[in-house]
Amino acid sequence: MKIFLSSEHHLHHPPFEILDGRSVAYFETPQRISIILTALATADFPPPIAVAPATLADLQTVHTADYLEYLAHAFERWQAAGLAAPVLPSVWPLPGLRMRSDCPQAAAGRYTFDLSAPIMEGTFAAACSAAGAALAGADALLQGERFAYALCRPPGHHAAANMAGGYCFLNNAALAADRLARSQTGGDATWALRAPTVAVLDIDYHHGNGTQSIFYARNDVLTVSLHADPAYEYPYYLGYADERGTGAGEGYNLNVPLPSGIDDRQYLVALDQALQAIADYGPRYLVVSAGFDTFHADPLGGFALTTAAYRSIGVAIAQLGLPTLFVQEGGYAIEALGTNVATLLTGAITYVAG
Ligand code: SP5
Ligand code: ZN
Repeated sequence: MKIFLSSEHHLHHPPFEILDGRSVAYFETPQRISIILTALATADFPPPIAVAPATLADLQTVHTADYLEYLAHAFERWQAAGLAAPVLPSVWPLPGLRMRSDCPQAAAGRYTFDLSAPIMEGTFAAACSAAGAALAGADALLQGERFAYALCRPPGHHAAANMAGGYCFLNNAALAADRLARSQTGGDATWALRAPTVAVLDIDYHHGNGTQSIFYARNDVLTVSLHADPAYEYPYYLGYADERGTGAGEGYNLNVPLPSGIDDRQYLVALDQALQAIADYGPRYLVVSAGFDTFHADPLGGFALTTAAYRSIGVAIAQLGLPTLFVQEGGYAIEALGTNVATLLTGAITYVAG
């Protein structure tokens, strides 16, 4: 299994976020990566490969040019206006309001949907580094690897084409899935030749709202997400079972919202339903948005999974028999995060080996 590392991730280390109306220490820390690297080395995985950051041309396949321009310059404009770091909005252009202001505060509200995506000086460089790792993982599958793991930080599945939020700035998994899909159409950006190509399976505790929205009208990428029911959990406004895709994409989005407190057995039953939908679709490649905030001790999660569940999840995913890229998303129970990641990846490769 090839492992690709976002080597510039440490440039992003916001001091705080606003969670449920309170300022708290940022949960999505650089330490998450060191813990995972240590656990992978202990489990005898090969050393990670440091990759080049994604270029603007890479990012424009999924993100809008104006959003990328914002991300690249938000920090310097905020500072030039005399505002204190980090960049964080306090107003939003809700329906009916005007969008004429060029103030950095107005831009922050246009391009950020919550208070968990603060921008520092190095945030864009870190995000490009994470995107580069995911794209390198996609390239590895195109070159014939059965499995790759992109150790991405910051994570990506909440980031939409033109919005940051939920610790995410660039949608790493979507960039990888899009590259894999394009490889089958000769790079045709109009998707004239739509055929089942890629499935994205999102097993983070939170709904992958960004990934869903990016592929919502496409049928060459099936998006499937297992997550805490948005009726009681973040991101609240997306992730319900009746969201099935639109236009040509109708029928190519599946949400499996889950109740609070579910255990290993209940989770694995729901996972089987998701895997069956992917098998029915018949993709050539699989991208897994691998979040570990489903763990029982996660400070942001509400499920009851044990470490043993991640081995079963890895095995079940490998049983699809698809070239598979695992992309790191959430997971905030620091003590167990490394072990949980190594356990899932070991489950996948052990199934194939044995
Ligand atoms: C990538 C990722 O996992 N992002 C998650 C961002 C979640 N941010 C807001 C969570 C609000 C949680 N409310 C506390 C629930 C404690 N059980
Ligand atoms: Zn999450």
